[in-house]
Amino acid sequence: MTQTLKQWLATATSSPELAWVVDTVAGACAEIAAVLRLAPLAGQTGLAGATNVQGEAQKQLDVISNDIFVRHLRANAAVSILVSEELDEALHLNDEGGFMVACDPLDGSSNLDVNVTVGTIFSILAVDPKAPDLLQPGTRQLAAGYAAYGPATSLVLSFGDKVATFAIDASGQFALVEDGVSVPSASAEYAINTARARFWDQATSAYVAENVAGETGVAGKRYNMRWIGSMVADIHRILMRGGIFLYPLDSETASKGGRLRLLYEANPMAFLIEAAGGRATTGPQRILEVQPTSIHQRVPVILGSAEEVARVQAHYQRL
Ligand code: P6P
Repeated sequence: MTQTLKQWLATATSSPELAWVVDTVAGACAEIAAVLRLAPLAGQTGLAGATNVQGEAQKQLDVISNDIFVRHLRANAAVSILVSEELDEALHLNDEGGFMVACDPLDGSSNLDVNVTVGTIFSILAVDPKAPDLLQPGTRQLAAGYAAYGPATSLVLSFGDKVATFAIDASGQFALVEDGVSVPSASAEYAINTARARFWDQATSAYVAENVAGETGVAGKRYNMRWIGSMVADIHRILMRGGIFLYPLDSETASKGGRLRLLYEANPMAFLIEAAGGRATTGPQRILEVQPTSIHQRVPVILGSAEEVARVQAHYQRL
């Protein structure tokens, strides 16, 4: 008999309240999945006519997904704070809750109108509701995960010790698929937006050049390149079959600190990748040890198969 998410949660954490928060997040993701399935017919894949704090044009579904998250989390008394990509400031939800959720309600939404896999990314931390510390390093996460809205609706989740995957079944509930995913340490697949090559630093350029040289160079094997433009989709592939994802600091993103956001993109993905045996770095530093300075802080992200990330780190150490 396949375990449901609720059944798995009952033994996966010693905190019933933390399990409740994860189950609430999963419920929000299941509702977002249902909305996405019908969005093209509902005319919801277009722009909302507003921009978020990142200065990015919001899609209608960015706003709808954020509203779904707010509604579900406000109904869970254990959640006191929500930090969202779509909200300028942290949102206070409940007075007594001991948890904060940081989320990107709909990552990769620029892919919605072409029906490419998008996702929700979330991170859960403990806070004192009377004096919530919003700026905790990723090592303090209690749980993290993402939902991938693709051919199947997957939920990938960790409490730090292992990574489990779930999928929505015929009844609309998340059911366990795999309880213990490992990222292969070696890979011959990398993900980077090569249109940005002219902005790259030496470490990134040297690593990619080695991969392009394939069996004729120091890497000694042929590489393949994949870039979906949806972080959840690229990371899910890497979790399932290995690889490396790179959105490094470059001369164009340097002034902002990078492209991807620390609290609700880099940290949760780094938490998952490390729990699955991979590595996650900014280049010079382990992502989970970055001390946040603001809730929408951006960082460089290089993560995935340990051997590949180690090769990139070696180039940074030579800089
Ligand atoms: P680029 C989507 O907007 C996103 O935040 C990630 O999901 C994705 O990996 C990245 O940006 C894509 O960036 O520069 O290729 O458009």
